[in-house]
Amino acid sequence: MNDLTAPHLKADILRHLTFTLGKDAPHASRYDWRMALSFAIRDRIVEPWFASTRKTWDTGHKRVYYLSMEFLIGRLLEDATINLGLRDMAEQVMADLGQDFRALVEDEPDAALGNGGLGRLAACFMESMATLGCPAYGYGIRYEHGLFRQRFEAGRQVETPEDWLTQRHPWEFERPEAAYTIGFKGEVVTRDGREVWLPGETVLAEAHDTPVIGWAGKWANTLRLWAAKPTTLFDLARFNRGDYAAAAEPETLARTLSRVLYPDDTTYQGKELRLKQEFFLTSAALQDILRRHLAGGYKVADLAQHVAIQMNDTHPAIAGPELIRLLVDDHGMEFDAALETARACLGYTNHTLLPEALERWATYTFGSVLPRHMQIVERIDSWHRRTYHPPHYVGIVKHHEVRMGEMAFVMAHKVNGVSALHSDLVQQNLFPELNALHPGRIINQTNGVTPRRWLKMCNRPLSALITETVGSGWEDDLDRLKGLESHVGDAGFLDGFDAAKRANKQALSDWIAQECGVQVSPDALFDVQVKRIHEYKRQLLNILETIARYHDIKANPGADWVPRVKIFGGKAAPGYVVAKEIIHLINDVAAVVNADPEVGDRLKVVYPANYNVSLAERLIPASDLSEQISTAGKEASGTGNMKFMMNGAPTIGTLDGANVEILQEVGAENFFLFGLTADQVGPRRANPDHARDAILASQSLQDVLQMIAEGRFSPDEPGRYHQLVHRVWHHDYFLVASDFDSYRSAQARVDAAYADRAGWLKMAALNTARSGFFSSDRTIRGYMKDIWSVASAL
Ligand code: GPQ
Repeated sequence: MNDLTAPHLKADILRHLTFTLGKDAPHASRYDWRMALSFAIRDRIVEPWFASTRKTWDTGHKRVYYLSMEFLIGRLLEDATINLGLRDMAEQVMADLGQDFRALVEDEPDAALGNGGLGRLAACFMESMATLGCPAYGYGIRYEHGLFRQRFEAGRQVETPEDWLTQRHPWEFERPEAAYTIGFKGEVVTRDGREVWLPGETVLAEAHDTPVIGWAGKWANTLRLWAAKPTTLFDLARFNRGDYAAAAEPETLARTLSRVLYPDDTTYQGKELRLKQEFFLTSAALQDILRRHLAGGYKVADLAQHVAIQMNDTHPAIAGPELIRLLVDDHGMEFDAALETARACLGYTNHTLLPEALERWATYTFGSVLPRHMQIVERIDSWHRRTYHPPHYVGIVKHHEVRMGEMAFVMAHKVNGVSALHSDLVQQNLFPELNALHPGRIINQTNGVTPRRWLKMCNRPLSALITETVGSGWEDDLDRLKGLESHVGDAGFLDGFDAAKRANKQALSDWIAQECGVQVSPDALFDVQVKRIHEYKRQLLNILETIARYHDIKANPGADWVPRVKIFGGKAAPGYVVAKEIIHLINDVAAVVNADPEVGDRLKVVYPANYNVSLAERLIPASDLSEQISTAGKEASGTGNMKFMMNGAPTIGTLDGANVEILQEVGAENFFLFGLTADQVGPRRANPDHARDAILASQSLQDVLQMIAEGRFSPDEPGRYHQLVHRVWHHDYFLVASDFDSYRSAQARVDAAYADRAGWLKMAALNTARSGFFSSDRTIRGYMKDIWSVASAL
């Protein structure tokens, strides 16, 4: 059994300090202490991890395999101590050793192996699967460089590489024995009537395992990340001839595969390297799955009884053809049987309706990188035509492109969207023909977030209040937060709620003063929009409203203003020019507003650089207002919206993604709704003068656009935002102008509501109380039942 007493923990930390780090206490650095603590904590995960693995083998339990190009796991130390129930003990023991636990926690690099929502969802799912005792592996890529680090230079985004792996990563175990050969290119030949693929290039995929411990330490699963290694060793002959660059070629080729995460979650360029990365992940995962299945003594034909494979968006959609290839070429199955087996195993989650984000590959690229798969794709397509007679324009291969969305759909037994609205739109707009051919295949699984990280860990004051009020046990039964509802009329409880929020806001104010050099008052309303910068998410709408507020404060500084702090956070894809202009504008506005003595505490604008999981953990608990203002029909779900709700921040938002369900749960009186609905967006856009009409109807918007166009926020370069302003007038695809007035009046309702202290606290508390539905435990239960047909092994 794990020994969970403080003296043992302390002894283990000191043992690791001495024997793993090779330091004694007087000479140990913060890094050394963090490592020693991490190893001591990791030791306590290993036993439940082994026990879980053993139990899965012994019972022949079905396993879930979650294939994702992104896992945005963030820091792991505090999370591990929380789930083991050792957090406070660890803090105490470190204090005894003269170390500040918080400082050690913050010394850990934030592992950003993802861009945003999709990658963070995968990380929350891993934690929930472990909590629920669902035997599972996450498969991903061990990128040397995760998402870039963001800095601002004169208000502009500058990207620098993130090298989270330069330090030792204490949570993983290298598995050099678990390695698979991955082929690319080459040719397909026929031998004895069978197709044989002779790859022209090969690399090795080597496993690195990170255990993922669930709540209360009852179960642990594995996150298995693949690193690329050369199959041919360093070419010594060439080196000896003095041809140093050529000698290292095999190594260079391999390393590029797992070197960088594509920092773009929006537009999609058909990059060959990206296709190779996707195949690298998928092939390694499927080979590993088949090996484990056969090692269990089962037949390949029985794969679907033991294996469920989930494709996280289309990125691993090559899993369909690759699984068929492995079953047919390596295991001698007939094509049709292989196809049925693969389909029975595979599920596909769609995360976006944005057409530019649905992957397509030129058949030329696809066929040259994966020649055998090109044949298999053609065969899947003709099987599908023969069997279901789709209209001529519906197919996987069309106009010299392989369409990965259609491929994932055809090869999956279940396709799911990520919120109720999104799943409806996937049925009606994204795959209407396929949906008609395969009724019932598209289902909904509304996203969720893990309350362990996103409430228990990141918001200690509120968590303590919750436990005091409803008892413990809410952590893995989040509907128990409903128990708070009966207390929202009780002044003592509301004071406690207020104090918790206040403590978080004070801590954030201190941090902002230190990191951003801006003084903000914790009495102000903290209004927060954090997420990737994208036109559809409409940070522009928010900054325009900020300017309108500034304009009005200047016009009437003596009015009874409700002080606001507008907080922005997020990165733009490096090649996304408009998104970068929006970042620049926000920073320019911040500089002018924050320096204006007439404005003072009435309005401040802060934009801390390098938004990531750790910064989210700091910002969300300190937020009063959650900005979820995407153009209706564009945000598949959102998951930040759920984190804010849990932490007692009401939403100002459109009827988009999971906002719809948040509104339903919390009640319209506790949500600041505005804007066009998904149904209204199309007709509105059909009016070619929609933006012009909206601008001419709004004096406030005219003033705002005028101020920007005049260079009020860019006096050194008055023309800086001419293009951006021109876009609002003439190319306002995301309907910023059309929703502006509606957004402003919702913001005015927010001001009025915030001014009523007791009313506001009640609303905030009800947001927490009614957030139980948004636990990722609920989501994973849905996947287990409706897609994976797998039971808990606990
Ligand atoms: N999402 Cl397709 C991403 O973060 N990256 C992607 O490449 C795609 C989707 C998001 C989506 O925009 C959010 O609305 C969702 O909440 C999130 O996926 C998780 O489903």
